Amino acid sequence: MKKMGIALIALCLMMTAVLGVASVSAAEVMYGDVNGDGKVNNKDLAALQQYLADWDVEMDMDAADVTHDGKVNNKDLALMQQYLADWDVTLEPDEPDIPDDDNIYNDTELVWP
Ligand SMILES: [Ca+2]
Repeated sequence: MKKMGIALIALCLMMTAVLGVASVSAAEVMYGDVNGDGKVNNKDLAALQQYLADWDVEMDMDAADVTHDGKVNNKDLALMQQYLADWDVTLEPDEPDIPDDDNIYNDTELVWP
């Protein structure tokens, strides 16, 4: 009986650890909000332009990488300009590929070779 109790406690601790890890999500990044004021506008564009011109500007590098390629460069600037000019572009990354309950990724069944 004592062993059963210990096993139950161990199981509870394991579940807590698993659920705890699962509930930790990535910090929310507002893509395009380069200066971190909660808005995406020409001030962010200006900050990005200054950064690319080697000015000493403080900016959120994660938010500035709107092309999500791990670099902050003229491609991000171009996308920001298009976004602010109301082109049909998005600054957010594509939806992550999360399987549903049946292990279906974006309506494509996962098939192991
Ligand atoms: Ca901003």
